[in-house]
Amino acid sequence: MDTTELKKGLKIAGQVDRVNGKLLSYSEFVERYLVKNHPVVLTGLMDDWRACKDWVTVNGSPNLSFFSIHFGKSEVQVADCGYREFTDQKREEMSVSEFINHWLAQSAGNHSTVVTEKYDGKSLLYLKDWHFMKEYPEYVAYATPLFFCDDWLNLYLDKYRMHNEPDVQESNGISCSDYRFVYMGPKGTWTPLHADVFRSYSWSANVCGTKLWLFLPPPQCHLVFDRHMKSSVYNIFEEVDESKYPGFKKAVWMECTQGHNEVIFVPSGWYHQVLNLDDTISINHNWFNAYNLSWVWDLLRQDYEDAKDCIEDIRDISDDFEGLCQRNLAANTGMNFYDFFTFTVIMTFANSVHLYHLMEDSKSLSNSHPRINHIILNLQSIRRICLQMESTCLGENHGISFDFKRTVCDPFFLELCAVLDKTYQKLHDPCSPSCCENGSVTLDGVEDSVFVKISGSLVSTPENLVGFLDCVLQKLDRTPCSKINSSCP
Ligand SMILES: O=C(O)CCC(=O)C(=O)O
Repeated sequence: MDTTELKKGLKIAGQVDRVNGKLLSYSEFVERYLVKNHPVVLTGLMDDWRACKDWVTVNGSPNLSFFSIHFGKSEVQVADCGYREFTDQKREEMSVSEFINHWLAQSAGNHSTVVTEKYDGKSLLYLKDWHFMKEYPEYVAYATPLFFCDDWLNLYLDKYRMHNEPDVQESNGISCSDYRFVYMGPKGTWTPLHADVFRSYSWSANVCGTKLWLFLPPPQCHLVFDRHMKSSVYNIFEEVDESKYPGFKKAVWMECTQGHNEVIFVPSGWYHQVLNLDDTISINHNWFNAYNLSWVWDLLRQDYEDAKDCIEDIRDISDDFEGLCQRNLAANTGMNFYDFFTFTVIMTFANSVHLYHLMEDSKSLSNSHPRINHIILNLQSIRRICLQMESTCLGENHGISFDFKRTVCDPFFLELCAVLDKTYQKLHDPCSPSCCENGSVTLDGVEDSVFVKISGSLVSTPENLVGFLDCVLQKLDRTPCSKINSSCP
């Protein structure tokens, strides 16, 4: 597909770096891309993926019949790329078989058979956000590349829910079971301009096909918004109304043409638009960790202000105005302040348990071991955000409290700890035996360990959590102002 005409009028300043992932260490990736929040295309990471064999025909196109035969009954979300609904494309639910029939009918351009009955000759359908991994855990389609394994979002969602009110949960499709997806669509399908959910990072791997990506760095993102910073441009390849979006022409974009077997890292807060230049299948995760957690919190703060402004006129007649704001925040953004606080408490406890194990093992690990440094960096990042949380409604008594001693007896929490242990071992110590080799963690003594004794084990507010964190960090003689802080996000 020739894209010259589409890109006419856009200022494109450069191409995204392309690096052989086999020659890049985890610490290099962190330093060059995670910390700098910079995109990169990584090659050489998909060699052994089952998806790359089963899902692709010998001529490199999507093996659609494989999907119909093996996964045809799955119900999925399909976007109509020709039909805008609010800020996104209109979506409908259908089975994978129906979607594939539509695709085949469309590419045949043929309206005569039964399978084409639903095809209206105009719409270009794009299967998005298919929770394939969750639905088919036994069919191991791929392995998450090492660079993207420190994924607190999916680790947490494998054991807990982000938001617990079922009506909010189901109504918008945002708060979901995980953020691991498959996308597939014919040439010409596309995703409108957006920054990712929660301002998470994402990675996207092309199992087959080619995608064109246009990226706008965060300092320029205001340029795609209207004067009130409320709505953003929907499609950068169309004529953009300059009276509505006065900054748009000044935006300077980065471009990337991502081929098959290439993985792109999408940093936090970068607006991007994506176009499939061929029939394409991709695997895509959203994720966050210590390096971009502040992006998530900043978005929540901003969305909270918007949610509050929207209902300001009913403040005086509302019994629980704050509760309503938090409810609307969860409905619009996928989590609210309480959800985020719960998440940070659990991740603090899990990181502390991991640290406890490493310290138990301290005869073989020095205090500056990369795994210990990693945990300290995590805890310091959480601590900085906690300090900001104190000035919100979370600082008041809201009736939620977390008991460390009880949490460490919860089997879901222990499973989360086991995965965290394994992940950090894989990242920093691939050759040493894991402290949870058999998939479980032993916590003998942890509930009575020194940081719990000093800090007390009940956490109800961000202030309590800071106390807990200080206690853990001081145990290591790593006060929050220590040197490592400067490398934190
Ligand atoms: O592949 C697409 O169409 C969109 C993917 C995307 O926007 C993302 O991974 O953040």
